[in-house]
Formats: sequence, structure tokens, C-alpha cells
Amino acid sequence: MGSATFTLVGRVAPDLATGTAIVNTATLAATTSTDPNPDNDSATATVTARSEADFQLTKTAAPEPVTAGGTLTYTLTVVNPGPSLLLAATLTDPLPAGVTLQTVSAPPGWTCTGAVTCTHPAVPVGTHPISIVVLVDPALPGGSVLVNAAILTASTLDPVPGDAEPAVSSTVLAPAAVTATKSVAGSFRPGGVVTYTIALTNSGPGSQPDLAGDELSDVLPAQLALLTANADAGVALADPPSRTVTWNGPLAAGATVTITITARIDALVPTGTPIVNQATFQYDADGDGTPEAAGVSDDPDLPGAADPTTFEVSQETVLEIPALTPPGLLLLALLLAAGTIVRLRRRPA
Ligand SMILES: [Ca+2]
Ligand SMILES: [Ca+2]
Ligand SMILES: [Ca+2]
Repeated sequence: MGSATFTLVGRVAPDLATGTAIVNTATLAATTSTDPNPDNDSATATVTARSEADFQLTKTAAPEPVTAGGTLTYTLTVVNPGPSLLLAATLTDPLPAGVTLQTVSAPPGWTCTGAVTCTHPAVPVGTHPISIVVLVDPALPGGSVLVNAAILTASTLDPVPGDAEPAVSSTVLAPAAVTATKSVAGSFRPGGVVTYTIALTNSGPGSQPDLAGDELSDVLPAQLALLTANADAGVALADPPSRTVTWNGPLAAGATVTITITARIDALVPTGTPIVNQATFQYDADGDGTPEAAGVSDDPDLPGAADPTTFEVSQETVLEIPALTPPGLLLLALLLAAGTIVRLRRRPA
């Protein structure tokens, strides 16, 4: 009596699902003797397959920071180190509020739908990048944070679950470029009332939220008594004792707010006195939601970029001529013509 042991090593096919029975039967045959019991000449061993891979998901977002109105690319990489294929893999990436899906690019074999779910019946061993491009809402205020978390599931056993990357965060910048012009019109006589018109413009690209504190401040010179302050957006406040006008509010990209200030010239100011005035403003040039940039108003009638707005007190009354609409111009022309006709008729023959 003797025995011999044979060891056979086989590799299990990587695409076997967990629970699949692997049945192996060995049979011994010989010609040298008579076998009294041929029923025990073969043996069967059955093992159950387990699909297993320490799969992972990595995630990046670029660029960081991202500009409001710009595009953001999420790269989700499915990593399958094997040994099994990743069966019934599902990658779910619910996009955060404030972005709109543009495109999804995935390697062959993946099917992606919605915003965004990608599936693959059997992910091969290797790395599989999936790229999701989104448009960031141009109205998002600077300093907003977009948080995106994705989940990868599979029927394949993950011996080290929970090693997916944490959610990826993107900081949104909304840089503003703010300028202000300031014009003056009205009566420049001692005791006259003048109107300052300030146009505060954000030429973008970002929309500026209502920043901490006042966005604009204008202290009138001592020769003027502050009467009123108004604005067509935001809040303009007049504080006559300090002759100070403030304006507070958001400035959307491309928006202009017009602030109107009326003031009375001191009746005792000598003619020839120049009245010089300039508003100051703060804005968010780096788009992080806090102000760090400042500027001064410019008189658009002077060639410089930061000219104070100046007029000279005089006895002449300077009246602003209102712009006429085409019907107004027609009416004026008719009145002038009628006046000419009347004068012609009155001319003695
Ligand atoms: Ca503010
Ligand atoms: Ca800032
Ligand atoms: Ca100027």
C-alpha cells in the first residue's frame, strides 16, 4: 500500500461572480491490476468562487480655484488592482448645486447617464479615468465652495472598503473690476443746488455680492450742504451732518448702479471758488468674496483716469439741457418753424 499526492495550482478566471461553484474531478486509471472497486477511482472537489478586488476611487477637480462662469473638470479614476474583475460596477456622482453638466468622457465599456451615473458590467484590472466637465454658475458669489462626492459600488468584494477619496472641494472666485464716474450739473451760483451723478460699474467677469461694509463713500466738501442721496439699486444713505453719502449693495457682472446726490452751495462762498469732490469705493478684485481693492471716482470730462469732479462757483446759472427724444426734436422743429411763419406774416408788406 502506498500513496502519492499531486498538487495542482490553477488560476480562477477573474470574471467569475461570487458564489459560482468551481467543480473539479480527478480520475485515476491503471492497466496493471484488477480493481475490486472501480467506484472510488475518481474524486470531486468543489470550491465556491469569490470575486474580490481592493478597488478604489480617486477624484480630482481642476482648476482650483475656479472662476464663476468657467468650466470645472472632475476626474474620477476607478482603480481595480485585481485579481478579480469589478463586476456590476456603478459610479454615482451627484453634481453639486451651482454647476451644469457639459460633457462626460469614459473609457470603452462604461455607460454614463444623467448627472452622473456610470456603469460597467466587468471592469478590467487597471485604472479607468472618467472625466466630467461642468459649467460653474456665473452668478455664484466669490468664496463659494462646491463640494462633490462620488460613490463607487460593485458586486465584487472589496476587502478594504471605505478607502475612496473624500469629497473634493472647489473654491469659486468671482473677480470684479469696479470703476466709478462722477459728473456734476445744476446751478453753480452761491446758494445754488447741484446734482452729482455717480455711475458705479462692475465690468466683471464676476458678480460681486454685497460685501461687508459700504461699497462706496462720498464726503462732500465743506462748501456744500448735503440734501439727498438716491440710487437705482442697492441702498444710498445721506448723512447731512457729516456731509457723507454711502452706498451699499451687490454689483452683478456688467451692472451699473447710478447714485444721485443733491447738495446746496453755501450762499457765502465767493465766486471763483473751485468745489472739488471725489467718491471712494472698495471692491473684490480677486473674487474671494471679501473686498481688498479700492478706487476713486473719475470726472469723465477730464482726460485722466482718476480725476476729481470739480466746478467753479460762478454767478452764471448752468442748466443741464435735457436730451430730447426724436418726437421731442420734431416738436421743437415744428415750434421753430411756426415761429418763423408768424414772424414772416407780421413783416409789413
Ligand atoms: Ca456692502
Ligand atoms: Ca477679495
Ligand atoms: Ca477722467
